[in-house]
Amino acid sequence: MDLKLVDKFAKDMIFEAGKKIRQAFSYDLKIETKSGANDLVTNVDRETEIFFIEKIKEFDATHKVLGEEGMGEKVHSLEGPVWIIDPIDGTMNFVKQHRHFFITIGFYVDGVGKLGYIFDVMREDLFCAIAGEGAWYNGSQLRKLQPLTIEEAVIGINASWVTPNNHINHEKIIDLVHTVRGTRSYGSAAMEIAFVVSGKLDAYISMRLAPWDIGGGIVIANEVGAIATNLNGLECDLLFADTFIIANPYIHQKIIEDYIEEK
Ligand code: 2AM
Ligand code: CA
Ligand code: CA
Ligand code: CA
Repeated sequence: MDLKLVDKFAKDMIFEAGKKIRQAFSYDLKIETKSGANDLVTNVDRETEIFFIEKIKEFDATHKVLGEEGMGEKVHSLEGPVWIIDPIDGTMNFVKQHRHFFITIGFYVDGVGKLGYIFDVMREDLFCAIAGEGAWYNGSQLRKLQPLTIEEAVIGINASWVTPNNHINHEKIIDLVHTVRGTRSYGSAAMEIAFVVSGKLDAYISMRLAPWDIGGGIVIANEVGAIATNLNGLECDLLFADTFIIANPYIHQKIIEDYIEEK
């Protein structure tokens, strides 16, 4: 398979989808909830996913598509070429803030990450990677992540995990928050992952992410030396939702060992 050709196809498709999403602000968004009041979906999430599926099937009908909104076929294995797609990551930001939402896509062959994309739709900023060749932020190549200590780190974490919750010992997270240089919470997993791979954040922790939230980011992470695992330190499973941490390689293990205690 000519990865350069697939990469060119993917980038054209992502830029075109971005344009359609920006145009959608001049129409009415139809907003619905899914699992709960904070779990939103719009007609634009669904239409964008359908756009990707149609483009990909036109490009090569044998490629499978695993998308958040389930608009395509059911995908039960990562055998062969598989696209893992979140048409809009940060739907609440999309609806409420009209910024800070992302298209994120991973292209895998037999479970091995080949291409990764995280695209800031409003800024038209693209983080991307080709396995074994490197990672880029628009025209500039991303550097390997540099050594740093926990005390110097700025980490992405949702405020929910710093208050009593069913997933994690929040006292230890409070410790972590007091130890690091700063914390941020952006409301888009893809954005926080893009920031870690480009050194704008040093870690990002979430209690529950799905394959489409992380599939693209993991390919980029591999190229810059960022480590992405679940909170037990195990490799991410791209067929099921799980806990998640991506971090600078110099602090990944320490965060898990010293500050994470799952319930
Ligand atoms: P989404 O916008 O594509 O749903 C919000 O904190 C981040 O977590 C977003 O990246 C969001 O992706 C993701 N997320 C994953 N599962 C979610 C859920 N059940 N409800 C809300 N956000 C979810
Ligand atoms: Ca969603
Ligand atoms: Ca998502
Ligand atoms: Ca989404």
